Amino acid sequence: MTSTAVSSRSEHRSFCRICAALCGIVVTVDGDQVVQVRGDPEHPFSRGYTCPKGRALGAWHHHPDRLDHPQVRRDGVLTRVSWDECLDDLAGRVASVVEESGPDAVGMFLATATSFDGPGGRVAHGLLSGLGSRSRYTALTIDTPCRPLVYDLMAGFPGLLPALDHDLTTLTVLVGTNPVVSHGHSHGMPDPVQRLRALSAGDKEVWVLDPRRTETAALATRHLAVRPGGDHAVLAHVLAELLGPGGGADAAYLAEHADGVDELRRAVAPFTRAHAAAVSGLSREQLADLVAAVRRHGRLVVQTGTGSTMSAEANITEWLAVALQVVTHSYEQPGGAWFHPGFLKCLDRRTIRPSGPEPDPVPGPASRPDLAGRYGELPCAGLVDEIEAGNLRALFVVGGNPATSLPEPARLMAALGRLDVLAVADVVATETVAAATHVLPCAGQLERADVPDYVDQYMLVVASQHTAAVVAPGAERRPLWWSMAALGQRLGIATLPSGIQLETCTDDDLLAAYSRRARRPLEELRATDGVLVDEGPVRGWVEQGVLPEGRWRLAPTVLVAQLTSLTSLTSHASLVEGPPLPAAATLEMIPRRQLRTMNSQLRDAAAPGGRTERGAVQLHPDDAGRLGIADGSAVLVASASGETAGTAVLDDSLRPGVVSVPHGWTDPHVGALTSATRGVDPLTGMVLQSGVPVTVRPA
Ligand SMILES: Nc1nc2c(c(=O)[nH]1)N[C@H]1C(S)=C(S)[C@@H](COP(=O)(O)OP(=O)(O)OC[C@H]3O[C@@H](n4cnc5c(=O)[nH]c(N)nc54)[C@H](O)[C@@H]3O)O[C@H]1N2
Ligand SMILES: Nc1nc2c(c(=O)[nH]1)N[C@H]1C(S)=C(S)[C@@H](COP(=O)(O)OP(=O)(O)OC[C@H]3O[C@@H](n4cnc5c(=O)[nH]c(N)nc54)[C@H](O)[C@@H]3O)O[C@H]1N2
Ligand code: SF4
Ligand SMILES: [Mo]
Repeated sequence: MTSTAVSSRSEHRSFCRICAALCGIVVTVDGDQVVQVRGDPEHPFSRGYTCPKGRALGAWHHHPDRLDHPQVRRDGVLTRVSWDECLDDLAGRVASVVEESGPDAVGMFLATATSFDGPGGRVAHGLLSGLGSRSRYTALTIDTPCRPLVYDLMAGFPGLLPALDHDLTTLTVLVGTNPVVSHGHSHGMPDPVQRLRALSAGDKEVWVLDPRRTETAALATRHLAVRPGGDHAVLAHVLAELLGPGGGADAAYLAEHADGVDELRRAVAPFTRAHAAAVSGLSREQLADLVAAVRRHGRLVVQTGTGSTMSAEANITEWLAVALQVVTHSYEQPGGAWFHPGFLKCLDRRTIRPSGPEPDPVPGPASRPDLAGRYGELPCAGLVDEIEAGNLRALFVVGGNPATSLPEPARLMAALGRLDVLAVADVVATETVAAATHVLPCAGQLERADVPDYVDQYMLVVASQHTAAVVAPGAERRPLWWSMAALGQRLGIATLPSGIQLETCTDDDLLAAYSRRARRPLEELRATDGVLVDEGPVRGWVEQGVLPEGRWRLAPTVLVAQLTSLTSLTSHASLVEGPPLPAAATLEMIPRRQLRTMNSQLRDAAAPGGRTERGAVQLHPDDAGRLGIADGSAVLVASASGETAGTAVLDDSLRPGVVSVPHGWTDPHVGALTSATRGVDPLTGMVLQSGVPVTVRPA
């Protein structure tokens, strides 16, 4: 990282850690004031691009509600205390809970910001493991648990992350993802408009399946305005065609590298053109065109996003998307997706022992026998029951805001209020911080050194970058790793790598330790001014080193069974139990991201001269007209689980019958419409957040 002094000002190269695009930024600092954040034109991936969130980093850093001091709740009031007082008190209470109720009574919710804080995330996870608690909750189970499940079942390893090959891919199919706004789901897409233009230039094509004509759809070759929850039918139909007499599947490859071809063919057989059209809401011509495009290109990349991963059909859609890429022999081939091994993780150089064909989940939370635990964590859907049942008595919230991100907010907030300990590590005061017993003020992203760690596999190629802290931590803020390690020390739990002492440890000491098995040592990364590219797409390691005997499992039994139970239903809405909603008035609610916020973050922080955003209830004008709702008017949205108030915005980019409500807000609070029990996926515990039947009426 370079620093150039211009009078009292200095410029620092860094990278933005709000979202997975990890754009290169140049931060102008005057004394301790962050005066400007702009895109770094020399960054090879973002090429000078930033979005309004990145440019608002200065406003975020100087936010009036920044947490400056540790606090402890005394006589009902959050009170400023010293770090020693806070950590001593917290350690004492956590130790008592463990002694009285066992380690599982202490839980942790590790969410979005932890993914962008390498050392903080690792030490926090280490503290929970050191306590011996299995009460680990992360944002994975309210986002995309279908992906690890499906790769575990089909490839024997849950940790695979497919990446687009931006140079060689000629057919990209995006299902329920809007990278122009989100900048990618489980992969980063910096500078998305230019990248999508390149992906659809000349003979290349981008197809978008989305009930909304999104910013991404507007740039695509074709937009298919699929009905919410209809994606699996589209993919099943394409597979049925490719595996049928018309062909298109790579039979020689399948014979050598796949099991379950016949079972897959049988499972997708019901999805004739007529049936797929009825379920997906697309025309037969649109389906025929997609089949023809897949045959024309031979290979393709399918990327799914939250529109499909939060739906009742999530596992099926993910499975069929993977199957389509296997059947066309797309994976690890030029033009198809490659699997990102990570610069730090180096998965391609590790020995991976594949799991068996039906990997057993571990039991879920004690109060929710219907839920399973997987991949070292419990589903967020069980969190509120665990607190209500008294099983969970102390909760750490690390880089998350469950008050806005989890279902059933009224019930959740009441439960959080009953905890013996609610320790919240954050950078600003949030709705969750307001309910805390202990507040741990964290150094924000400009106040700490870092390299991409959890998001290591989200980079465009196998690459990494180091940033030093741009400014020193203000007030009494400390890096997350420090507070977690200091607490561990009080509880007798070692959380730092061996040989590192808390008293002298720096961010870079930890980064160096965590980089020991990386593709290049931290020293080399630090010496690089910007991004260090190690290699481009790495192909072949999954087929050779991960797949059990080099073979994909195309038809996992549990997924075939789930598809069978779906196809026997006329509408996926009937999957949701509870009192039926009046049919004529029922709309289907879908999620969406907004450009100026990251979940609940930056709701009230804007770049200089920029603006902030609000959460609105988007409706199609035809539906609004029928329901007597005017643009900008107050509405009430209700589901079988609850009701929330919001402001209607009429938007003809939506498919009629669909209402789009973003999360991260308290007005509307979309969590009031979702449920911790109704419609929860039986395999993953995923909360149904896409395709939720709702009614909307004037307030
Ligand atoms: N600006 C911004 N960027 C973000 C975030 C943010 O809050 N703001 N959040 C970050 C996080 S945590 C995540 S997980 C990622 C998510 O990244 P994405 O998954 O790309 O999220 P969205 O941009 O909401 O795109 C989801 C799309 O799915 C569509 N959709 C809804 N239901 C269905 C359906 O049933 N079928 C289909 N085919 N489409 C459907 C919606 O209309 C929407 O356009 O974004 C990350 N990036
Ligand atoms: N109905 C519905 N619900 C949803 C979704 C949806 O689409 N619909 N989306 C889901 C998804 S995909 C996700 S990922 C979750 C998001 O759920 P959360 O992760 O709980 O949500 P965020 O608002 O991103 O919370 C991040 C918190 O980290 C804090 N923070 C920022 N920087 C730092 C830092 O450097 N250190 C620390 N310690 N904290 C920091 C922020 O102030 C904020 O309070 O919500 C989920 N909930
Ligand atoms: S897209 Fe925006 S929020 Fe994401 S890394 Fe780039 S500047 Fe930051
Ligand atoms: Mo997410």
